[in-house]
Amino acid sequence: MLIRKAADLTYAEVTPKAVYLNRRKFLQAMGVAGAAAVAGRRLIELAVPGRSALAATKFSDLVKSPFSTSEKQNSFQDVTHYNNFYEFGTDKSDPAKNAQKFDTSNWVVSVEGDVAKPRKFTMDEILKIAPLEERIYRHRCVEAWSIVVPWIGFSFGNLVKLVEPAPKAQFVAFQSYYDPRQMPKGRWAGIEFPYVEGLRMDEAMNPLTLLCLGMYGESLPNQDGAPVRLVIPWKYGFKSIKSLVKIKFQSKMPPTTWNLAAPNEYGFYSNVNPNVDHPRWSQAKERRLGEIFKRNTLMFNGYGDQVAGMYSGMDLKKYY
Ligand SMILES: Nc1nc2c(c(=O)[nH]1)N[C@H]1C(S)=C(S)[C@@H](COP(=O)(O)O)O[C@H]1N2
Ligand SMILES: [Mo]
Repeated sequence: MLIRKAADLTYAEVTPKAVYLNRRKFLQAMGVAGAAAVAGRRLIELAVPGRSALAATKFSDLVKSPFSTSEKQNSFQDVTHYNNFYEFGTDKSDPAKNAQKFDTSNWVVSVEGDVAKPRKFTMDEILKIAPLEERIYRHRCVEAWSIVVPWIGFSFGNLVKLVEPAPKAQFVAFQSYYDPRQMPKGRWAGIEFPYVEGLRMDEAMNPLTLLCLGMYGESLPNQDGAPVRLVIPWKYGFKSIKSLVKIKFQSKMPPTTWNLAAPNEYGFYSNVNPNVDHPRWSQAKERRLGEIFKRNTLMFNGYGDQVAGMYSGMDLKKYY
């Protein structure tokens, strides 16, 4: 990848003129106060092809999270070149190649449904909701590989409180961006788009549920779900929906993409559970990317202390 150390470069040096002008407009539009609030996070542009000016942000004032694991992190190279993002193709190497030109500028996330204050959030509004934390989480894919990633974001509950859900809002439905012109490979992925996911309200409010804006100190690369995604570390990776555009609070359990595609294989809850096999393979073990020997998969991916209480009394074989 074409990166000189960001600190060695001036902004104008690495940014095409048109983007540079847009960015100045963006900062002007936010006003001095707005610009300063975001700039508590020093904005540094990186020379990464295919990333918009806004997306290429380096975050500098990150709060350390007590939820972080001290396990060895996977490399940025691993985490950005072994992806599931079916809108950009089904091979693990496809998203890194095919999401380069994904345009995430002018991104808006609509929050709606059973809430007192429905509204749309721009990315600069989302950035100001809460202090940004670095959270080093284990991430366990249903395909029995795992990674350890220093994500950046804040607990999703911070956003939920702003829109004031009604008591009848028992679930949250999430929807990804989908544009067949920008994501032509999606046509051959074998699942329906837009990608949709859901959480029960208590799961959404659990402090571990991360509204994620970046990783490895920077804003999210396109292939990892730019500009904003969820990361739900005690559930299989497919629950961690990428490139979010819609969040809807509702009384009914929402449909989810993989449950629609194969209901006998993927349930709504999809909590990491080494004792409940996938119909076509065991979930007892996993391979950490970069390692040779498999390791045992942990119940709730090792986050049982924080989440097991939400499922007490539930038959986790039935509610897989
Ligand atoms: N919109 C969307 N979100 C998605 C997916 C996808 O195909 N489309 N794949 C999921 C799966 S199966 C996994 S394992 C994680 C992978 O995240 P990563 O590529 O950042 O590691 O994203 C999840 N979110
Ligand atoms: Mo996955």
